[in-house]
Amino acid sequence: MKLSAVELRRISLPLVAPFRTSFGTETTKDALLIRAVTPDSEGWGECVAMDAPLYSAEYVDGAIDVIRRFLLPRLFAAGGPTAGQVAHVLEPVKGHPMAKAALEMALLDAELRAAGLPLATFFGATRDRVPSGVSVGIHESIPALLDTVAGYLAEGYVRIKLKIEPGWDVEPVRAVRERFGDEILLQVDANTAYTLGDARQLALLDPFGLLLIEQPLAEDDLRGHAELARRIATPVCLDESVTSARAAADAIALGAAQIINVKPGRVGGYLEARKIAAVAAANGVPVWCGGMLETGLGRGANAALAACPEFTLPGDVSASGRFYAQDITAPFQLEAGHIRVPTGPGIGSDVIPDVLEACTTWTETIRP
Ligand code: OSB
Ligand code: MG
Repeated sequence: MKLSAVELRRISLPLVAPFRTSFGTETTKDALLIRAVTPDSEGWGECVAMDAPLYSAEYVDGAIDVIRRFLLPRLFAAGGPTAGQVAHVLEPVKGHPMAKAALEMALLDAELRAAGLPLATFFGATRDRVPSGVSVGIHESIPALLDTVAGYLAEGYVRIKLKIEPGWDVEPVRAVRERFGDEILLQVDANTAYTLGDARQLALLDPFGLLLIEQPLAEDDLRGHAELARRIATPVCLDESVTSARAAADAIALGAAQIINVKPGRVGGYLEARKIAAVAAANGVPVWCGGMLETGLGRGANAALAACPEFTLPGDVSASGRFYAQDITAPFQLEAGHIRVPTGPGIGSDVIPDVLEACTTWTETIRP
């Protein structure tokens, strides 16, 4: 597919409330969008790299730099590869999965729009709506946390994920269980904030019947996660560590991943994400679709992925309003705790031009 031009666009969207994790506090979403223009269609990609390299090594300015200097020249030199060829063409460039994923997503969207095929159909998705979980940041106090969780439960979210860190783990979990009961689906996410030396502290979460604990230890600490999994009853789920289908297979073989959070951006794109889901399913490991505060572009694509049969746990695919008062696409809304999978061609979400212009802070168009 010939690539006539690629537009890079930085946007800045305010969050409805600050989002605090063990690695930092976000108040605005500073994102990079990609628009791929071909002779007969165009497609959108969303780069999930954050402003600063605190979740992974990537960050927005770095993604822009590697796309401009190393990735786009290779795509252009390859004469406009299909989405399915992008990973191979970009393979010589080490790392930068979020930058690569954004390009692959834009080409995939353009291709599917040209073919009139929805992303969910292309994936072989089997559902038209997906159960919606919500990720709840670290709060100033337990009462403030309980208010927030009460609001999400009233909205209908079917699963609550609490962000934790040392000093904010057992107490918030206990408080949420005491107030809302043992029935709610509850899990925690540490974003690498612990070490194996904290195993005793993390075992204190065992009585609360959590679905899982997500990424307690460092990204490269697979042996530590395997050992922790032997010492605690809560199933260990990996996020940051799962950077590819091979990494997923290794983690499973080592006993480091009883559950996997699949994020397309983290692993280099939706096509690699599908492979991870297949590896996990072949090993009897449940997967769910993670989130990176995506705009409606990535949110809709994530809903399509989460609608695939391997995805057996509710994902972090929440309503647009969880993060944004005004999204750049029509908002995804909660319908009885579920998010509807887009049915239009490609990713199925369209940008609202005025809103997009208003939140754009920078653009650059690059041609072969
Ligand atoms: O670890 O899952 C994570 C947000 C940014 C970076 C990492 C993570 C998260 C979330 C929010 O937990 C997920 C979402 O709803 O988009
Ligand atoms: Mg996580």
